[in-house]
Amino acid sequence: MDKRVPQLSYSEVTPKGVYTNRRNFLFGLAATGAAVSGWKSFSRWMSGPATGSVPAPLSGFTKWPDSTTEPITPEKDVTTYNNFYEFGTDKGDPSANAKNFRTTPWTVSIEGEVKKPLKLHMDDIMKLAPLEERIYRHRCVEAWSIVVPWIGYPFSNVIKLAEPTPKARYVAFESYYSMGQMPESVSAGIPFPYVEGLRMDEAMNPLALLCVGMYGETLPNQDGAPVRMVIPWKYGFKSAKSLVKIRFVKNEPPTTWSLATPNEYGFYANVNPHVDHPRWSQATERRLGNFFRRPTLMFNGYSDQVASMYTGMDLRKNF
Ligand SMILES: Nc1nc2c(c(=O)[nH]1)N[C@H]1C(S)=C(S)[C@@H](COP(=O)(O)O)O[C@H]1N2
Ligand SMILES: [Mo]
Repeated sequence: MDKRVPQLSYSEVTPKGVYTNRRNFLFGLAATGAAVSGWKSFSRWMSGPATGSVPAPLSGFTKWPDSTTEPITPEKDVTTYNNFYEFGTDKGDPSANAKNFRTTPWTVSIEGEVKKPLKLHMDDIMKLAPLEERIYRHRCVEAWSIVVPWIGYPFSNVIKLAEPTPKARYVAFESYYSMGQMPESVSAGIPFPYVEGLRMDEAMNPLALLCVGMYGETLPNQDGAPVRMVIPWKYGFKSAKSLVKIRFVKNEPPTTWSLATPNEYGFYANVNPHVDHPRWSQATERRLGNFFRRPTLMFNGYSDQVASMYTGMDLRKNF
């Protein structure tokens, strides 16, 4: 076994004290909150004691040499200004509403056009490949951006494990969804579960990261615990959070934002300062924590690694 693979089980990284405290907290909440927000607290209480995780330290990861050297965005900004519509549509909603999201146990199903369909538990995912800390720029379609020390490994490791058949030309991602755990989702105005997809060559690209942590710890719930994608050359909505299903398919899979608003959001969603969103410019962006806007870079600054995948494609049509 590779020595760099951390020898720890995913349940070990969530300290016992955390379970116990959260359990007490939840029982208190169910009792006192019942009168005001009965249904919400009740549904949480009914699904049993919390077994979710709060961020716990990760170790045994190496530092990726090609990381950007731009200043890292303060963790506080990255964990309180989020898009995770399952937990509400305001930027502050996910950090406020995902506190009790249960992420253990967790299973990701790998299926479709593969020789080896698999059910991976979090422990399997943590050990599949050596963990790396990669500092990537991340650009939301709404023109804000962040620089984050993500922890994970190339998604291609999952592809190699599953052995897709020659029919597999795309990968479809599906996020966890439960109305009981995500009551705010009812008024989000988009369909759930959240689905996304990549063409096979994009999914194979070494930059496409299967992400299990950030800032030296496991992922906070609002950032997509326990496992999400991070695709740094594409707008943020391509990077689905809290993954439960990875399906290899023949045809371009449906994706949540292009289902909801097809004229505004396309399948490719490559960061492109020259192609505006119908309702705003994509030429500049606001880095969280900074006052002045900055120019947005083609492919978010990752052209050298990704531009060749799109030669001959009209990026205005395939936006
Ligand atoms: N399941 C799910 N994944 C999601 C979203 C979502 O609403 N649900 N929002 C997307 C959008 S629009 C962005 S910009 C990023 C935000 O990631 P962050 O909150 O960790 O910065 O998550 C993406 N992944
Ligand atoms: Mo986004």
